[in-house]
Amino acid sequence: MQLPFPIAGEPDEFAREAGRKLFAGEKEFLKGVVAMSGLPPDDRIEVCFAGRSNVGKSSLINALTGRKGIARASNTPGRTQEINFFTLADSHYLVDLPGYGYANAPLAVVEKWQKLLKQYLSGRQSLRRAFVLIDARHGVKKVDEEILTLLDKSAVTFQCVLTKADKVKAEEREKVLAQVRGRLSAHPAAFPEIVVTSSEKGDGIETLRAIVATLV
Ligand SMILES: Nc1nc2c(ncn2[C@@H]2O[C@H](COP(=O)(O)OP(=O)(O)O)[C@@H](O)[C@H]2O)c(=O)[nH]1
Ligand SMILES: [Mg+2]
Repeated sequence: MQLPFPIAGEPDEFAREAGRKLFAGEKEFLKGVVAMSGLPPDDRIEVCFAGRSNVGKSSLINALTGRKGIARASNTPGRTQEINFFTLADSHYLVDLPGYGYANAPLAVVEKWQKLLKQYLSGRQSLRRAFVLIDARHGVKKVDEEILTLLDKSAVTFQCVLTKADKVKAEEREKVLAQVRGRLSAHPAAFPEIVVTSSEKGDGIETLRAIVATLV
């Protein structure tokens, strides 16, 4: 019996090559945006990386682009406070979103981020897929559910990406996968495949590149 939300398998040769070529192209940090009015024109394929603070969004963008430091990764949660746009070839935007669920920032600041995050996720026409990052040690948390529900309401297809897979043993990972599958099945906008990654070890990076490169 086919499990719901299977783990995305190895890409076929065509998709692997498309991913390799796309991510070998020019890539630059374009700008950090703090208001919807600052968004670049929605004239190309756009994917974003959402998730709780410290889940590994910036590290994943660094691993995908093979450019350590293009997205400032840090072990200081709440570091990324803007919507950061990266150009990839002339055809794609990679978007690093401010994290949510970070308790230590002043309430007014958190509310400002959350408002911008929700406006972006529900109002960006060129957004082809939202990758929602979930820590492979923790599974889906309440704060993630809020974003998943927002993506359902905005009819933005989202795909679950497990991060830091190098930090969990196989049996723990299966437990977390079961929890994640249970939660995703309640969300109509959930893409029916999960990607398991480690930015540290490179697991799943080629698969994710192929997924981005084959989005139309
Ligand atoms: N072991 C391990 N650590 C990771 C991985 N991805 C990110 N980290 C660490 O987790 C912390 C937060 O990463 P960051 O990319 O800044 O998270 P963000 O807040 O979601 O952008 C940093 O210390 C990273 O080095 C991974 O795949 N494996
Ligand atoms: Mg970050």
